[in-house]
Amino acid sequence: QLMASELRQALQQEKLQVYYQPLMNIDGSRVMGLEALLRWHHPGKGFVPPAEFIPIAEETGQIVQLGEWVLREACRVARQWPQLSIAVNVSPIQFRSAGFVERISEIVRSEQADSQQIELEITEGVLMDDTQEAKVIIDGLRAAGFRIALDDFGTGYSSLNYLSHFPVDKIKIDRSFIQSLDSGENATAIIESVVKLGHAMGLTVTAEGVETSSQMSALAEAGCNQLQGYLFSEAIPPDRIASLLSSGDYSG
Ligand code: G
Ligand code: G
Ligand code: MN
Ligand code: NA
Repeated sequence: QLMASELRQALQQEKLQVYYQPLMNIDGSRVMGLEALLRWHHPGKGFVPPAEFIPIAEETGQIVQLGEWVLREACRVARQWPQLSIAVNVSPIQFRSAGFVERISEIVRSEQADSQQIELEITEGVLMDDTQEAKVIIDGLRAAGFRIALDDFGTGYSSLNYLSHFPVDKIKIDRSFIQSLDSGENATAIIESVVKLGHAMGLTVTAEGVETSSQMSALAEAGCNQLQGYLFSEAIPPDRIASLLSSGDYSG
């Protein structure tokens, strides 16, 4: 497969980049953290979206190496900005790979970063298959100091059920709910209930895909804690983090 070998080469030759999208406080005035997002600028094809190459990396197993590389990069950013939490996406394949907890703990140690600054974003898919094993891994991650965020919350089959069985620190409400805010419907009621539930369990609640200021107002009204989306910033290369933090103007 062309893509798989190209991807291997890109990783070896450091053609992949990690970009960072800010997570804002509720009125969008302050950067609370950054989410690391993979970018691949292919010499011939131009920008290849992660939605295209991550499934391939998962099929070939390259996702383990790729995920560890992203974490290593993210640790360097974490060390440079100790006031920010840095979120890293974890594929279900990486999550289940042998020695996952030990391997990522070792990466954080060798990069001299603080695991408490690192937030691992997992999806329901991670928790689904063998829930007993998943619980052992989650417990291990938390014991190692990592924080856990449940990504794309609300899109799976039984998000609420997982919430009661797995100790997480944050839920990230999927952007489909935030987009529904504009069409009225029941989105407001759903988001308000998720926030209430999250807070009752002591969790931070983040909204993803915030694109308009009317969505921001509705999310503030609902009691959300953090916002992420194009209204504030798309994912940016690491050399633009400093100006992002100092500008104080995150709109557009
Ligand atoms: O950045 P973008 O919105 O195009 O990302 C699309 C999808 O790719 C998202 O679901 C995102 O979580 C995933 N993704 C981006 N970067 C990474 C990464 O470093 N590791 C994993 N496992 N998924 C990623
Ligand atoms: O699944 P995950 O939440 O990791 O996906 C993050 C993806 O969402 C990234 O590909 C990122 O580029 C994208 N994204 C971030 N902010 C917005 C937004 O405001 N609107 C839309 N449509 N996508 C967004
Ligand atoms: Mn994510
Ligand atoms: Na998401």
